Amino acid sequence: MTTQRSAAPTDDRHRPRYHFQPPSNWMNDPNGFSQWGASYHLFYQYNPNGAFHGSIHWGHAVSEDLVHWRHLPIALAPTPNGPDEGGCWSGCAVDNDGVATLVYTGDRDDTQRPCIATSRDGLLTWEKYPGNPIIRETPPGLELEGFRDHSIWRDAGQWHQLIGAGIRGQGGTALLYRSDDMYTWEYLHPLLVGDRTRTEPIWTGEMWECPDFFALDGQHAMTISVWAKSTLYGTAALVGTYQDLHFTPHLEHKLDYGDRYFYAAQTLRDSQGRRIIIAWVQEGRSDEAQRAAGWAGLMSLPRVLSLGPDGQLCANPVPEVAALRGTQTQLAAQDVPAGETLLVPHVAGDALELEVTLQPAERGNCGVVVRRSPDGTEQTRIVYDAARTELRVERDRSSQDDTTEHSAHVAPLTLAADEPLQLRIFVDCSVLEVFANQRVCITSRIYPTRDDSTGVALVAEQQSARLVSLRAWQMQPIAELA
Ligand code: DQQ
Repeated sequence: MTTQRSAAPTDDRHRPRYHFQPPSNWMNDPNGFSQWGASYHLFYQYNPNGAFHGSIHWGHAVSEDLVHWRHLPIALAPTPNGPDEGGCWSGCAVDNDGVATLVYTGDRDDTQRPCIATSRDGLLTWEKYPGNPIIRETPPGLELEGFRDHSIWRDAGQWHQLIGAGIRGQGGTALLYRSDDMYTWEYLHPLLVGDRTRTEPIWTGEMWECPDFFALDGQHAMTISVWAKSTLYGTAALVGTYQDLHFTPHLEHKLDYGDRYFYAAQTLRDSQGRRIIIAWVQEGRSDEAQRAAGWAGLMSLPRVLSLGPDGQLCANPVPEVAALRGTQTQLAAQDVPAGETLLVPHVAGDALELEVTLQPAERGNCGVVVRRSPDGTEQTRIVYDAARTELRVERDRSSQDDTTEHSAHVAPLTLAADEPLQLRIFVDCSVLEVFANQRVCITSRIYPTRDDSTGVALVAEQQSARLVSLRAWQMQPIAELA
């Protein structure tokens, strides 16, 4: 195994400052996202050998507020000749009658099987169950694509588990199992099977990674990560009814319109009764650039889930994020003239939160520009298009480095008559998280090359728009505690 030589990750201008990430190297999915007493635990797919996917371990961190994290020792490492020798892949953490238990996917020779590890010292060290894997064969009669990732809950005194998979020729699925003791599992049936040929209202691919299933406000919801032919597409939300061990979705939509930049999402229910989701935000630059930087991947801000006005799943940042707000600047209400770029005075930086309310004209575009160089050669535009009823993150000028991704993200957004556009925008070096009107979000990556690409501006096109309010905060870094 070779260790990759690279620059110190902290030297990299693109490395975020207030999003969670390991001190260095590769990170992907959140795992075992859970609360124990007053502490939130976050495990994650981690390669200690470099900034690329390989030799997957479980990294581990703990937090009291979901925002500031303390790194803990690696929780799981592959065991040579064991069922996880190829990697300790994704899974969850559960309290099995007082015993902290991780259920994860062991990968060996391209075969994936569920494994268990337990801790008796407050989640610090983990002992693998000698009888791993706990499910030795996939269900008979099913031709599966993949068999990995776990969502576990207790219902009527029994454990229930979903394992992500695809049924060849049909579509993605989440296979339902049941157990009395967490170690012996009975296969029931697919909780749901997708149709890989159906594209409306959304396409759910050929295989579902990281299914997560939970009750929310009288409904049930499942989040799945859409996979097809080794390509990762994004997180879909299915909302519906769960009855007699079957799930019937009534609504299907993308959970985040940044697609693959919000992937492998996992949720927890905390002691306040909140359903909180977090996801892997992957890179939008080349593998070579990632290896050279010495780090790759980070976590989204944790988001609270709720059901929106149309019954859809909405995700908005946990209120705790406000603890990161530093110096505040405001801009008074004013017109944003058509065809003009209105620079926001005294607001600049690469670690910002912006809260902007704009009243768009009936048929004009308007929005906010971030990471803008004074001459505008670099800029990222977040634009509401009233005619098309959509919100776009336009990255065509985000970076002068052509090797970074430049495609636009588009989210449907229809504002009610006189409803203003309400944007909450988080800029963190190369990370952008945009929340609109509490019901649509777009996560993206941008890699501006210029030191002075730090400006913020307002834009209106075709017709002028009205700025109702603007507040901006410099965001404070979360310390990286070893
Ligand atoms: N990543 C893990 C798998 C999961 C995939 C491997 C999703 O368990 O299916 O690192 O990113």
